[in-house]
Amino acid sequence: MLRPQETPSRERVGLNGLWAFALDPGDRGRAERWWSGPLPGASEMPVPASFNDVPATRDAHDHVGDVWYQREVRIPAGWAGRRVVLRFDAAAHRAVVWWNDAEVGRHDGGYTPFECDLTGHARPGGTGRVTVVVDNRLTPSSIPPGIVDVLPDGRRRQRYFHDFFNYAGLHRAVWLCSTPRSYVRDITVTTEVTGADARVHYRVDVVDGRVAEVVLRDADGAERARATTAAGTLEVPDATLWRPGHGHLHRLEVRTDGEDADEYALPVGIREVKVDGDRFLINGEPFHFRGFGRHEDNPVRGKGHDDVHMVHDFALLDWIGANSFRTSHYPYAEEVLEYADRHGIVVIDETPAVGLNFEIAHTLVPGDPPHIWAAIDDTTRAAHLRAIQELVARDKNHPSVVMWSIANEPDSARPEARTYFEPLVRAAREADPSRPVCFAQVQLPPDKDVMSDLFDVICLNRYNGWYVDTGDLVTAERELEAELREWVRLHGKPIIVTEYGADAIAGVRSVAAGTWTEDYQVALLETFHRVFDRVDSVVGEHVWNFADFATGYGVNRADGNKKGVFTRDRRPKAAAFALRRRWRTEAD
Ligand code: BDP
Repeated sequence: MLRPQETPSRERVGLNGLWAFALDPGDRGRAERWWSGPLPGASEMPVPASFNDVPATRDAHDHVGDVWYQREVRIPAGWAGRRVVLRFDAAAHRAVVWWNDAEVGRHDGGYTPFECDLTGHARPGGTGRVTVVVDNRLTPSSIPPGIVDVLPDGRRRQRYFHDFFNYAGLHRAVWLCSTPRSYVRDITVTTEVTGADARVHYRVDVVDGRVAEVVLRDADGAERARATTAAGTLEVPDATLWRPGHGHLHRLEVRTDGEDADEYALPVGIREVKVDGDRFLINGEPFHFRGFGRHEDNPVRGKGHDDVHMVHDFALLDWIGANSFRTSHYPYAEEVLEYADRHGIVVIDETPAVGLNFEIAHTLVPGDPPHIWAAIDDTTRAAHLRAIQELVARDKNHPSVVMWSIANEPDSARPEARTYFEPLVRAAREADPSRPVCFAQVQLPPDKDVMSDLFDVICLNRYNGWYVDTGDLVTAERELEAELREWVRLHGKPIIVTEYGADAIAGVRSVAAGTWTEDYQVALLETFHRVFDRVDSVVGEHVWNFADFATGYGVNRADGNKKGVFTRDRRPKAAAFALRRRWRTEAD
């Protein structure tokens, strides 16, 4: 799905700002048709933001169920005769949208965009009432999954099997967009590099019209290739490539024919990604991933996108010498990928399929969660499939994205896991044959894992010295190395350690370097690094986590997860300086 743009034929109006807002703890809104008039008892809520922490009440923080957003929207008078859509960059986790009294769209899945066509409903020059109900419930058939308990006093309590707070609401921008009636619906680009030359394969999908012209321009605007067909290959001799640390972008300009022609300009990074033996190659060069698993998480705004925080986080990634990150554990805002494209930051792009492992959940959620494969059914897999397809549809053209991660720490030990995942891996490859596919594997040795052979890169989340052999880094070092060598022997694929780390409470120091101190966090990371430097097939190190982040309530979470090398407000812990010493030396 193309991102809204302003071009000679397209306009967009941002609908961010304060919206009317109401929690709906008694589920009255749908029954009472709250979309048909002003929201009863509404307060004000900034968009984009998670709603949870803005009102400063426990009721909002812990709310389980529907919340309502509403505002008036004016359709510009000049849009007569044009196609008009409302676009939501994200609504976590599912939404229904009304324009006045008419339902104009619904979407399931909290991290991918959707559009509502207003063309037949909205009168250019007039105003309308946009109402959105957003439901934050996670169920056994949602991605990510969860369970809603109804307590004896009638309240709902949400359980989930992942380790970050279930922030929800309109997390990303909302747009009102217009295009001609005949418009470019989609563009798909893949690139190939042969020596100094490159080929750009493209496909344009036009609704009710024809492609008139496709022009590839270099960053300076110079024309590099041109075509007049809807699909084809553009030869680009002596191409300047997109590469890590150097986000060189071309631009593919597409124009449809006819009087009311549509125009769209897609940024294109020319680069090639390949797995060769135990190497991960970008443009034929072995790439070593240095960076983090991260979260979209900040005080007060929760998962709400914010350019200030985004640019600052990228500045810190640069300061520390990181060249990559994983969008753990869901697709991030498109602004983040665009920034990564422009600056040559490498991304492993992940679906929201986290917590398909109720055994781990057991340690996070008190109670007795059911066995994963008893709760997972065809509707879960259908939601997971949709999550993969929508992720690829949204992010396929980003040069920064070098690999798809289709799940984080699913149960990969039981035969059911293989049966469940086989068709999903196939679907990911069908959706995008140009990128490798992986999943982040939980602490399971290779002889217990039943499905890693289906994937291109072995991605391991490892907590030796923390959850395993807690406090004993000598054993951790020995066991980690032995295990990695076993993966090399049995699979011979590149290995990225996609998570390793320790909780550290900022300011807690100790000469004896006990757990939860900044010093233990440093010592643990250094232990892992010694092992990585001895095992050739390790092509990546992603520390868990970039910054401390909010989680649900839990006896082993002290005001959230403290595995950040930065605090939640982005102050460096000792580990940040240690990583900078390691990564900067290599980078400079
Ligand atoms: C891993 C998960 C990650 C958690 C981390 C931890 O992938 O989401 O936050 O452990 O426990 O299992 O800190």
